[in-house]
Amino acid sequence: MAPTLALVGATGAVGTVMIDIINGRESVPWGEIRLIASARSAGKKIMVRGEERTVVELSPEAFDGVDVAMFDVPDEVSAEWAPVAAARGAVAVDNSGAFRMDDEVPLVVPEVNSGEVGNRPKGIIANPNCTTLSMMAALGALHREFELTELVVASYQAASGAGQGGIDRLHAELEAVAGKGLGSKAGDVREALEAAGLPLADSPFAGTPLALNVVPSAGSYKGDGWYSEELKVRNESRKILGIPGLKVSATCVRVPVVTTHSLAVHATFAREVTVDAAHKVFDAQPSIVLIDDPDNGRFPSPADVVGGDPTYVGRVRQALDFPNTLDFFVCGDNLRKGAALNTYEVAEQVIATL
Ligand code: 11C
Repeated sequence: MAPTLALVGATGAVGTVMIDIINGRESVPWGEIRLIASARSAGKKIMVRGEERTVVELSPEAFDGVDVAMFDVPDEVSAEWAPVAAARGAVAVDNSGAFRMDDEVPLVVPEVNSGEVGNRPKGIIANPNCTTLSMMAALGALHREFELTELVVASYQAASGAGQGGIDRLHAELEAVAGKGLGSKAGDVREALEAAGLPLADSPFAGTPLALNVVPSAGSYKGDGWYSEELKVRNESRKILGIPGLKVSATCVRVPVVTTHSLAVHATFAREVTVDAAHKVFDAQPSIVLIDDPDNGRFPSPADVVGGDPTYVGRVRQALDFPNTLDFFVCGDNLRKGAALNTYEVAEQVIATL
């Protein structure tokens, strides 16, 4: 019998992208696809693969008969309910941060460590943070060939990483500042937003304007100068790549882009690496699209690749002053490969291990 799939958080920002992904597949291996959400959204009707399905309320019974349950919900909801799903016999594939660093929970990117899918003593598999994920297919491929030893990254993170509220805030800010010739005087953007009824205190972006600006803070402040996103990049990269001692330093920055995270990556390897060799590695990885033609000004940028499934790589160059080191630029849709798509790919891989 075809396995049953559940989607918890079916009406949220990532859940909605997940349904698009399921609807866009040529075929799916599932029998029933059950949509689960909070009491507020229960009863909603959503079309899934040509059939209208009614969202059911999150409850222990909602997991009865489910083989794989994908969770696209906040950390605290996953922390409570993924173990409930597992206790009812489902494998939970969780996109929150609740279990990522749990030693008994694999953190899986199919291109890098799909072998971990079957190694899940708690019945839970975690999906990485979208910032880490956006570069993992590229780094995993390079690591297999050249052995990664050091990683320095700067992120350029889209507003949708902060959910629908982040997207709405960016659009409202852009509308409030457009056509006013702002940005040449310190504080003028801030004043314009306050005057337009968009108090910075309400912003999800650290009380700092995002329109006409960049914000060097992402996630929550964790002390000693570090924000949570930066620590996630370090911890999750180490776990996914299986390099516990990998030297990592990240600076995470929010930019006025709606969707698609980008990263400037500076990666050092144990073995000699050339641009040509790296191009060959990227070309051989089906989920990577290489757009690297500086002579003709061709490179990936969020506005050109948003909505795509692959990881887009460009600007590959050999660091001039650092041996065995490449610099390159990566873009990945943070709602697709960065969240829903990776979770879905893992869910499909679970079937072979049931
Ligand atoms: C952001 N990467 O851009 C975050 C969103 O740990 O799953 C995802 C947070 C997480 O704000």
